[in-house]
Amino acid sequence: MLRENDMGGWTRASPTLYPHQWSWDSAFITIGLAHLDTGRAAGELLTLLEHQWKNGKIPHIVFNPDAPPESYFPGPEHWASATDSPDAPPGPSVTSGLLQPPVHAIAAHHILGVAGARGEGIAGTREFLGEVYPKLLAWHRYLATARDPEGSGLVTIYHPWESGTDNSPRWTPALERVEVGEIPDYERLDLDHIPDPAERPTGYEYDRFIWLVEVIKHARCDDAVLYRTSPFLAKDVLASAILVQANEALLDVAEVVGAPGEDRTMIRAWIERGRRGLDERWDPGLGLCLDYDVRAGESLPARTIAGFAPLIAQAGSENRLKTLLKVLESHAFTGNPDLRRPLPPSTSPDDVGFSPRNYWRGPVWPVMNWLLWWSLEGSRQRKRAARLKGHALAQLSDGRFGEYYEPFTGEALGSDDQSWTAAVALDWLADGEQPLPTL
Ligand code: 9WN
Repeated sequence: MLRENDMGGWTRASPTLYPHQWSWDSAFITIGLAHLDTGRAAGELLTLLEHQWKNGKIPHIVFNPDAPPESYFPGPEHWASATDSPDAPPGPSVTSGLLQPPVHAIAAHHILGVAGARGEGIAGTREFLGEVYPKLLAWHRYLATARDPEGSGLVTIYHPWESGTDNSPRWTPALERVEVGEIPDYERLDLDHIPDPAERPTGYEYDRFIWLVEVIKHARCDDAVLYRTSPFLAKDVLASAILVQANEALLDVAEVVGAPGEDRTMIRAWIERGRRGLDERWDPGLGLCLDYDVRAGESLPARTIAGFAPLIAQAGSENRLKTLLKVLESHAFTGNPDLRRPLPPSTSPDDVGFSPRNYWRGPVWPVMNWLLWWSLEGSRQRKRAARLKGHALAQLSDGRFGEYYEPFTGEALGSDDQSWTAAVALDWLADGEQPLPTL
């Protein structure tokens, strides 16, 4: 499946719904590909990084020039004026102006782990790490500065697409506060590629998504301007938690490539700041971490998978970990007896924003299962991790590699043949097993 989605050095997120290269999809795809070919896995990240912006930002989409016309909206033409920014990479505009959660350093580090375990491709991987280290450092520096001028340790986003969990109830109150201005006429091309529009965001949400793109384009993606003008400005705890772990990975990479001591001191400071920031966002009543609407000065109270941010970042005390595990296994998440499998729904069925077939409002996402599995492993919760992996792999045995799954029936929804779903399956299959055959 990954071979079929291979566009010659990079992988489209899925065959029809997402014919371009998406930022965090590529990082997860790298994690899977590493087991087949460490060189190809490295290439996945390198092609993405060719389009890194001058200020360090990794764009959320790199557009495929060979994608059929009218296949994805908003496409490159729609982004052209935004990418006419002094920070955009030189050359014709081929990227969006947004970002996505920073899984990349984790993926780069993972290649080294796989190469080491297999005793193969180690020299090539070290060379690759030498090449990507400054780029990843610039990316993390951008997140720690332009996206966190307050020094809170938490990443600011200007658009729900930047969170990767687009229509999650995490953002509902903040989106409701957005007043939509004049938007160009647009056609929802996404709805052509899925059987049921109820699986995708609503028109109400899309109008806001498109209006926010207009605002961002108007600001020419200038962070200082957006801090002043964007009607949507939020601290994202999931991206912030991923950044903590990405910085841990970068610290190891810094060691491998012999980076200067000051770099390592700075990365350590980012890690500490990130964990402290998540600590501030802890909601003891819910036993979850909450996002923050900077514009409104309010917590965003939805109970979603992002609330497990401290588990992902390994932030907080042993007691906090215990609370998080209890909440994870409670009726609000995997303990709900009506679930087809005890896998975490993207939004808690007990949350008012829950909707079992609608994208990030309830379905189970294999890639999120992977993130929680990996976090449980990292927190030495081996038995729990193994159980989660077993159920998550069983879910994928239908061979559809769905983008997301209905939590009560187990039906595959959204796009089939979703690359990152196949990639996480590969990583699970390789975990503790014999090496997979090479491509
Ligand atoms: C917008 C590609 C991407 C994922 C996101 C997921 C979805 C895009 C869309 O698909 O977002 O970026 O058009 O819905 O929400 O996490 O990276 O798989």
